[in-house]
Amino acid sequence: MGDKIEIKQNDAPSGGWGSVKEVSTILLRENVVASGTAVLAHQNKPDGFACVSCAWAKPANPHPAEFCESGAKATAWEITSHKLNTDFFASHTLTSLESWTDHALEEKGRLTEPMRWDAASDTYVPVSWEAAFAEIARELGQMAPKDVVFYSSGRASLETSYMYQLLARMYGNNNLPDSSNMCHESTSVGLQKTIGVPVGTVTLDDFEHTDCIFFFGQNVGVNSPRMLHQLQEARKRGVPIITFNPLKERGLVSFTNPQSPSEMLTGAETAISTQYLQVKAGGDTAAIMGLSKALIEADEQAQADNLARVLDVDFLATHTHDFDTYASAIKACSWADIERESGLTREALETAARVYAGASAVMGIYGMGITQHTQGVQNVAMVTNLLLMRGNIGKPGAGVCPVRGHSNVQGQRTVGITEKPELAPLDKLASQFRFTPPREKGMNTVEACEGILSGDVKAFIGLGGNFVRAVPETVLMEKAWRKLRLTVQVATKLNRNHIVHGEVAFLLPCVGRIEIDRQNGVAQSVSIEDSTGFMHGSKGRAEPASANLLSEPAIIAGLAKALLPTVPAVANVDWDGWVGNYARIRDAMEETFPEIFFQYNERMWMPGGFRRPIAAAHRVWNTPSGKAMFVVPEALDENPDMQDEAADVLRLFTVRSDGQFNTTIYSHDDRFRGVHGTRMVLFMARADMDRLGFAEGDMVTASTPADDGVDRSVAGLRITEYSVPEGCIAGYYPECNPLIPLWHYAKESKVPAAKAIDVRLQKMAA
Ligand SMILES: Nc1nc2c(c(=O)[nH]1)N[C@H]1C(S)=C(S)[C@@H](COP(=O)(O)OP(=O)(O)OC[C@H]3O[C@@H](n4cnc5c(=O)[nH]c(N)nc54)[C@H](O)[C@@H]3O)O[C@H]1N2
Ligand SMILES: Nc1nc2c(c(=O)[nH]1)N[C@H]1C(S)=C(S)[C@@H](COP(=O)(O)OP(=O)(O)OC[C@H]3O[C@@H](n4cnc5c(=O)[nH]c(N)nc54)[C@H](O)[C@@H]3O)O[C@H]1N2
Ligand SMILES: [Mo]
Repeated sequence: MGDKIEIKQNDAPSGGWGSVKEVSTILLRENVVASGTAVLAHQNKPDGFACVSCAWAKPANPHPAEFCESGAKATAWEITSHKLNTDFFASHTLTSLESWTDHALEEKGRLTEPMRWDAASDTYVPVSWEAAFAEIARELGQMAPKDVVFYSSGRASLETSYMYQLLARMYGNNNLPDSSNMCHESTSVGLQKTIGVPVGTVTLDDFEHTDCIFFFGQNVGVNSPRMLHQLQEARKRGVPIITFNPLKERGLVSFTNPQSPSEMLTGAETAISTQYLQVKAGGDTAAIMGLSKALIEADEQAQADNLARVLDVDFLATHTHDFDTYASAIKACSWADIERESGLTREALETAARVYAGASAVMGIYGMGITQHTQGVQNVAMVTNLLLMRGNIGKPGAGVCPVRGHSNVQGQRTVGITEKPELAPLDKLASQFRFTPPREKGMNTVEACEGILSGDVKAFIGLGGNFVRAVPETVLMEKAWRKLRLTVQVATKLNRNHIVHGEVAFLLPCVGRIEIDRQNGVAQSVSIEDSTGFMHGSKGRAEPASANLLSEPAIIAGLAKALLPTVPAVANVDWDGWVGNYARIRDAMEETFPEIFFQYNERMWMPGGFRRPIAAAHRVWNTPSGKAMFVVPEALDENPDMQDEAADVLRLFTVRSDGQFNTTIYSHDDRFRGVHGTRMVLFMARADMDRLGFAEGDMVTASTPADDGVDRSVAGLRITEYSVPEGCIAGYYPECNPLIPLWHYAKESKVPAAKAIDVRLQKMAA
């Protein structure tokens, strides 16, 4: 990279003029200033399209510009005028593209025609859609269904996702891993266990009624910036926001609303967090133990003093199970252990607990800092434990709010993308489509990786995403990937997973959600579910990148029809009718899930969307006990599977910058953290630098101290001083993924533990 590297402290608020500048820069770079500005006016509007960036809720009364800097970047990236044509592929072997960065690959622009890898020339060559479908189907027809994986990334619409799970099940497996398996699966497992629903209970309305927010491990300014509007409004009402995050993230410190002319002119900033607790990575369970302990102690004191109880004893008795066991475990846990594991003082935790106790409606918001740990499911349960102590679930202004990542990742689960057969309506699918759905458990992401490493998996179909780049164990995974017999990638832009491919490899370009998807000359719409369980319709606004693209539903239908010789059941679906009119896909969805999607074709256009039923939001607990469950933490220690206690072992957590959407790297800059021109950085505390003998700018190799015979290392990382708890360092995803062992994942949910990786650093020769 020829980028100039510059690292300096940034104290500017999130939002503000920096944000406006970023938006104009990317529109210019993608050469879509006029068209982009016109398209952005429809982003997240009731009659527009649902942003392809994050999953944050879309209000019924949107701001004139209901998008943020991150969303504008994602839009510009998709409707870019840059295109990848046949010439590009003819003049670049895939081997030569292996040295390209993630940024360089995607930056080239949109894919424009279907392609097949040609072994003789080592290039992608054009292929007709019919020939592609026929050959893929022929390959699949020769395989055992259990050896094929149907991955999806969380962007695909509800309609597409519904068709995709049906295709996989008709073909004969439940091998439907999705990006959620690397993300909020700890939520789906954890919340189901504690409150009986796999999703959060909070709505946008609750932000107007809350009087306290606890915010764990989510970087709102970068990853869901539209939520800053709700946080800012809450702060203006005086609502305290208590943040737990090892890094001082700009968006959680202060915000200037780029859509408020007066704030922009006066430079007014709203301070977001009222108390900022720089918890150790993996220290949240301990921190919440501390909060719980302070609450229990305060409650005992209140009883002794004959004052009002601190705990909501009525709620605990009526609505919860096993609080006493939880309380005993908390009492047995010492403040010394809590302070050591959380990295926070008793005093700071007691202060936060007092604010919690003084509020009548508290929300718990969280992200990857909670879920991507070996104890990710336990961490999620700790958040609900905390909320339940004062009845903070199922009343206005209170509740649990996991902030989902991809724009429809929550919705994919809702319409049957899951490897767990018990979560899919298999009996209903069987009668609706007259086939016998497979009942064996399918593979999640980690299990798919295991199958690819062992050679059991023979084919991988990717509906979007960049699997091989997003998963752990990058080096072994890429090597094993090349042994796959068949790889098929449905995509909009070129990425690493197209360069690293199987023996027979297809690259199938699709229409994006911002684009007009015409079938039989009629523009179609799709729909998505946001992070708060609301469904929204979405209509594309831009002309497709190429006339030779197919929509995702059309690609799935094409593949399904080609499978007819080996999968007779596909004849039971009117694929052409569905693709010709997406309202008919929604009719089928409605038949499968009537309680969620009744009258769907009309209701999907309600301003602000409509909400799926979420029992816990009404204090109905669909758990085995019929009550909300307290979970007793089994350990305070985050890394039971990586037990190297040596003094030079540091705990690495991987994060995103505002210059990326997952593996899509818009630029090598991280405006908020003041890093420019490089992503090969490790953020380290001054004390650790002194202790271990590192100076600012030192180049190091990081390696994982695991004795399983696998060499995991990343060279060329630059040490930079940063405010981060001692013993913890931060680095970027996906650059640091080669350091994560595949076996280092969350218990129960198998989410890779990307937020606590033991590493050792070695200075590189100058
Ligand atoms: N612009 C943009 N938007 C995105 C994405 C993107 O890449 N770019 N990705 C999308 C996707 S798929 C997802 S899942 C979401 C991800 O959004 P987030 O959940 O915000 O995920 P991360 O950026 O990985 O980092 C989470 C935050 O957790 C903190 N953290 C790390 N370890 C710990 C810990 O142990 N405890 C606590 N309390 N905090 C910790 C980090 O410092 C960081 O601030 O964003 C979505 N939106
Ligand atoms: N170390 C570490 N690893 C992580 C994480 C972490 O925090 N740390 N986070 C994890 C998380 S939360 C997630 S969600 C995963 C993300 O994993 P994925 O979802 O697999 O990856 P993305 O980078 O979002 O996928 C980007 C690609 O999607 C394709 N694409 C974009 N739009 C469309 C579309 O409309 N249709 C189709 N078919 N394709 C499209 C483009 O070709 C683009 O290159 O990574 C996980 N990996
Ligand atoms: Mo995610």
